[in-house]
Amino acid sequence: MSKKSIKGAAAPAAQKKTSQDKATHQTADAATGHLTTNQGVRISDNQNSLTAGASGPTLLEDFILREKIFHFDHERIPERIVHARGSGAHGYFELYESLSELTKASLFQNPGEKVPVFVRFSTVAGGAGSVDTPRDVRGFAVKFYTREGNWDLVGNNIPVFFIQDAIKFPDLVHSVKMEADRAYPQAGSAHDTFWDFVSLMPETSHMIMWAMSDRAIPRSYRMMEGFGIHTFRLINERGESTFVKFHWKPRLGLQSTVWDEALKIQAADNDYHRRDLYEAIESGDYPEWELGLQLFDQKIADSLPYDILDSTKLIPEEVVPVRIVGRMVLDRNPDNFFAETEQVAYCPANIVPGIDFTDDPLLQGRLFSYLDTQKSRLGTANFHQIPINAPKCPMMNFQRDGMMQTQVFKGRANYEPNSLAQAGEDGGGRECPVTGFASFRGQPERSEVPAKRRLRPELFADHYSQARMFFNSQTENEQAHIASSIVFELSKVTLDHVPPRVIANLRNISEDLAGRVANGLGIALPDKSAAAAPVHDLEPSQALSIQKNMKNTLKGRCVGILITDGSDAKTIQNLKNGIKKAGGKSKLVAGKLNSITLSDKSTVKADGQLAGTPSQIFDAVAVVLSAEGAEKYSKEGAAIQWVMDAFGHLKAIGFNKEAGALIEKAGIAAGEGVSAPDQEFIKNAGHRFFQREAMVRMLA
Ligand code: HDE
Repeated sequence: MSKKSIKGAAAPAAQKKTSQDKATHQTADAATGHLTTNQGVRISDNQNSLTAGASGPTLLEDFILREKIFHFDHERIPERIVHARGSGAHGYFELYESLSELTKASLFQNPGEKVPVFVRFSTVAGGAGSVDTPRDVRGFAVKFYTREGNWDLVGNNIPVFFIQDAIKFPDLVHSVKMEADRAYPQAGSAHDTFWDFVSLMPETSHMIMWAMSDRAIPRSYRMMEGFGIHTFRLINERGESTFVKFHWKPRLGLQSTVWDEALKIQAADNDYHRRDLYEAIESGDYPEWELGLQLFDQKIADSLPYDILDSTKLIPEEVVPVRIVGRMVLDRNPDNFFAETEQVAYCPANIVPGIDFTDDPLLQGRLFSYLDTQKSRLGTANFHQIPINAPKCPMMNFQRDGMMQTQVFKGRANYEPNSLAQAGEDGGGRECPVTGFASFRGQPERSEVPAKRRLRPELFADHYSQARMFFNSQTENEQAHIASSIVFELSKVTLDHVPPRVIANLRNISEDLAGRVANGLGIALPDKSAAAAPVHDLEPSQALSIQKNMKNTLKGRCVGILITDGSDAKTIQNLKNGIKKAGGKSKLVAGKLNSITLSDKSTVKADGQLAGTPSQIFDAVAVVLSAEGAEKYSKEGAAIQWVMDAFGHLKAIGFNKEAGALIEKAGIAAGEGVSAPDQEFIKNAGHRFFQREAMVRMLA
């Protein structure tokens, strides 16, 4: 049998000419579109290996085959040890008002100035190929390419952390990731080792409240807050310092899913958050956050009943208000996921003049870790030269060589001081005591410089007061979600001694919560554990609840409309128009994708086929059927489930009279959020009906 030679592989788009290209011969093949090897040799056949005869063995001589397979074999790089799964986007930060009184950082000087950013959102525990919607913390990392260098604000969607000291981080991460012997569960905290660790580490209490709350199952990256967590410093021209905590507030408001919905989204779409971000940007619906600062001085810091250097504590907005100073808009998807989202290397140590660290022991450990991890992940000390990591301002020093060096330095000077290289030329440069980065020269946060020791400050010992404050700040429904998620997680723990230890700690947070968890698991209430420091009742903070801060809006949301042959064309059109007017999107779902004939004989194509487009991916649903279609759908499991899940996930449901058979079969009760597919439905569609939950779920 003779092999056919298949010609005509797609030609790459002609690339832009650069000055470097002109000096070489590269333009020729780029312009004519010939495939080449990495050495620039034109390839005549990209379909067939070189073999001895038509059906003989492949020849070692085939350098084209070997080069291609060699490169492919090494396409993957080590994934991040944490935050492996993420999605990125480009955009800009725009300042509202000058902050020159507070900081000399260039990006905070000129109102209206736009600074490019690259943002990466992520889950923490799962591997790069894991799903988007497990119960987990989300990373919220922003690289600002400022005129004076890169500033990385590497934060999370929760304002506190599990541990107080970096030395505990490897233990925390080992405990939450897949267990060492069995390599499961992937991307989930509901297992023995995590809760064993938690039960032995009361300092995790506050973060556990957050992680078990709806904050850990966000509806979208676009609908979550971001936090720098640690206290940082802003430094002005006079060298004066102001403490600062960074906040990102989403324009679309906060929104989360309910647990059953998160589980079902996972089944419907592993890439739910990645797709959501990508599609929003592609459609011009640019996600936006406002940057807020909590600013305070040493006097305020000293007056607080907790330590501002303790990352398991937050400062309530009611105590130190959040000042909104600018906005961030994400308006461009990466061109290439690997080159940008995978290779981006964030580092909390990347700061610019005008911003400085504090002695938070968690932050101090991070300052070491990120640079170190990038070397192992990206394989070379020259990862800062990768375009996504390179600053967009001049960069020059005398660091040289190293694996994958891409810069060709000229001249003899590779040391400083030297009298050979001109400043600013030959890759050289000179230090500048005036504009260069200088660490804060004032009093450190604690004025005494004590002897070396392995001790934490006294106030760090209060592990429960803020956990109680968080729990007490939630709505009743949110409290029930926290109790239920702890019951769920502990129900997966097979070590009998662990749940009682967790509940013994919970009793320090809330007797009510501890009782509900014990009851939910069907075990006796254990004795309360001894708290290392007295527990205080702090004022609840409204800002800590999602439900108290949700926006009733259709902006950034999507409504699913279930249709069949014979559905009323006018109702569908009115719905679509109304949803659009309210700032939302709509998608048609039907049993078949094409050629759906509506009541006016027009034909439409659905956006999704029923079996692959379950209602959990929508924010609200409308059911507009013909009577015949409703009869058919009431015998179709996917259609019944479609409506039942929307009801169970507390979403607005709008249905026409003809849809009655299906609605009845799904057991939908009349009540709030259930209406005709009219204006009332559109008004309802922007929010969730939490009071309905008691009808559909046994919460702890
Ligand atoms: Fe990280 N963290 N972290 N972390 N972290 C990493 O760096 C680490 C912590 C955060 O999208 C790693 O590039 C230590 C807090 C985000 O690329 C690693 C400690 C917060 C991302 C690392 C912490 C974060 C990371 C893994 C305790 C919120 C993803 C890969 C002292 C303020 C960034 C990498 C991205 C990634 C270490 C704790 C946020 C290993 C040692 C607290 C958003 O360097």
